[in-house]
Amino acid sequence: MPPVHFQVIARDPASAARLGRLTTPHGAIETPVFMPVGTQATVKTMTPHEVWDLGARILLSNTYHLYLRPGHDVVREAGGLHPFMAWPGAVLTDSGGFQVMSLAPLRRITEDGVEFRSHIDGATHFLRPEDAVRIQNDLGADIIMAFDECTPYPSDREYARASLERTARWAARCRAAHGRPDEQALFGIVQGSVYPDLRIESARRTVELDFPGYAVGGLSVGEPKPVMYEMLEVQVPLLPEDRPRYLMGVGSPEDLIEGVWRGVDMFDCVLPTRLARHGTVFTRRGRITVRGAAYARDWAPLEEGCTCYACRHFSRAYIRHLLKADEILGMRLCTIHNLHFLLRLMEDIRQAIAAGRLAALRRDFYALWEEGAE
Ligand code: PRF
Ligand code: ZN
Repeated sequence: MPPVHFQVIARDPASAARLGRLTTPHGAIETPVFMPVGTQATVKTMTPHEVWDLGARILLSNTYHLYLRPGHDVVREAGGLHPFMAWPGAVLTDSGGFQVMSLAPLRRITEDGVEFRSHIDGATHFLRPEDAVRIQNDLGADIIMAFDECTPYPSDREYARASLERTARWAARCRAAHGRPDEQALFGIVQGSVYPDLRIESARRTVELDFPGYAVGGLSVGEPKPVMYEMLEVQVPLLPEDRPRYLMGVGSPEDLIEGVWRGVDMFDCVLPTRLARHGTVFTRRGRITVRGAAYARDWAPLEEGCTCYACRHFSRAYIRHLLKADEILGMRLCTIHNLHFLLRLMEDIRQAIAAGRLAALRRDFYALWEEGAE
């Protein structure tokens, strides 16, 4: 029995959106889904219980960070990520390719893998696709990712082609190295930068390898939004209909709607949790930064009508005070609100697809969103 099973339950009549169910060894997940990020095996400032109560059933964690600290051997000794962090739901780990390129100083890519310096102590490491898979086998997530190169933006066509071809060869090596195929699903990652023909080529090369799920990588890396949407339109239809599709590192409210519209089932992003720690919160009318002086005597909740714990109990003025005073509770309350906001948006999206009215949800969303909060 494959460890992860995906079933499309309903389709939206006006778009490529699907309602689905992703069954994993740690529970079933309704899709489209947003996965909060727990880079260091913790969703920053939150207990797993709180994340669960917000409705999250799957989290993302990072190979790169956990390999460097505390070490995948330590996580394996704990029995894997689930018991280590006391999270009862599902976990997906990213492979490390993206984090090496964005976080590690002095990295060098070769056909065999990536050499880099640790951002923690400067030590030199070499990560090959086989290592990334074995580390993820030890971390024990339900879904693990192939080791790819997130092609930088901008890249010229020649580099983008060489990069996607290497990523495809690495994907085949990852598949061959996967030591726990009955317990963990290994997803492939497509690349291709902003070149439609290369996006098509990457999809073809990756789908040939027959993965149980596919991620779209290399987007939301600085290209204009319309370009990202066009790449999704080119590439997503080439991914098998009966497998989950995951858009990596994307999680602004408008991109979630536009991704779902184009047939994406899974998303992750640090945005809601990172913004929250800087006092920026989502509202239906856009983002506001509650640290601002304008909120010093604002007795309204972060968002009128929001049912999250922060909005049911506290004013903007109080949360602003906490943030200004560097009190941890300020960051916690903003994190609770932002995760609630995105998880609630995804719940609304799923209900809209089930009712065949995603177009109406999208229209209503932009009607408010474009008013702009600040
Ligand atoms: N590859 C991997 N992880 C990622 C990305 C990618 O391209 C992105 C790009 N948005 C985010 N996280 N492995
Ligand atoms: Zn709220």
